[in-house]
This record gives sequence, C-alpha cells and structure tokens, in this order.
Amino acid sequence: MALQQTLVLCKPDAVSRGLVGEIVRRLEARGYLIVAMKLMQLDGERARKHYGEHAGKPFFNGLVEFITSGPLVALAVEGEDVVEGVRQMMGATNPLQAAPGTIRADFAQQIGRNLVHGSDSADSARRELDIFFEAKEFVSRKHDLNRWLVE
Ligand code: IDP
Ligand code: MG
Repeated sequence: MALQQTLVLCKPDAVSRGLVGEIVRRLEARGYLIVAMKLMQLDGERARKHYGEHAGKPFFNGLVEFITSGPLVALAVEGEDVVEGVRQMMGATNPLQAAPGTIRADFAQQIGRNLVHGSDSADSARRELDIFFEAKEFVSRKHDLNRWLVE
C-alpha cells in the first residue's frame, strides 16, 4: 500500500452534461480526498503535453480538439493506492468494455466521449499533476477517515 496522488479530469463532456458532481461524489464516497480542484479551459499546448504519449495516433488531433473545446474540471485526488483505485472506478477506456458500475459504463457510450481521465501510474500522475497544478494550489489534508478505510 502507498499513499498516492492522482490526476482526475472531468472532461468537457462531463462538465457539459452536469456530471461533475456525480464523479466527485463517487470519489469522496470511496474515501479519497480532493487536495486540489479547478474549473479551467485547456489550451492546445498543454493538451498536447498532457496527452504526449498519444502523439501521432489517429485519434490524437480529435482528442486534443475535444479536450480543449470547453471547460474541464481538474482534480488532484489523494489516498492509499488511489492511482489504481481511480482507474478501476473509471472503467475501461471504451465504455462498451467498461464494467457496469464504473463511471464510463454507467454514463458514457463512446471511447472519444468517455467523461473522465485518470493517471495510469504514479509516475504519470506526478508528470500530469505538474501540468495542471502549481505547488501552492495543493492543500494538505488529514486522512482522519483512514481509521475506517485502512487496516
Ligand atoms: P485512458 O483515458 O483510459 O487512459 P488512453 O489510451 O490513455 O485511455 O487514451 C486517452 C484518451 O484518448 C481516452 O480516454 C479516449 O478519450 C481517447 N481515445 C483513446 N483511444 C481512442 C480511440 O481509438 N478513438 C477515439 N478516442 C480514443
Ligand atoms: Mg491514459
């Protein structure tokens, strides 16, 4: 077990569809702590940096266009093994392959409109959090609930 932070994005489809509250509710209900959060519109440069691993893929330009098309909500989320936990809560990239009960299966239909981003490793999380947040934007929170969450 490791105390980690991860980057979660409620993508422009989630914001436009009024699903930010539902996504935040699920993260909070699982016991993860939000340690930074903001509504913002991403510019192309930051979007290409964030999704750099996908540069050159057929969906890359559409992905950058979409993620910059409207406001998104970026969150830094903290908890024990939160990187894997958030990936599990999001479900598979393609909502048709995502398990029922995950955000993507419950609320999305297509891979290019799958509502959420979550970092895929602790290293990715650090890199991505740096793109979205400055150090001073993080708050430090006590994990009082861990008494009930962690053995
Ligand atoms: P992830 O978001 O589950 O980590 P990645 O493979 O990192 O999935 O892809 C990043 C994002 O790019 C996906 O969430 C999805 O929105 C989009 N994407 C990935 N593959 C495709 C595709 O084949 N067609 C359209 N969009 C895609
Ligand atoms: Mg990814």
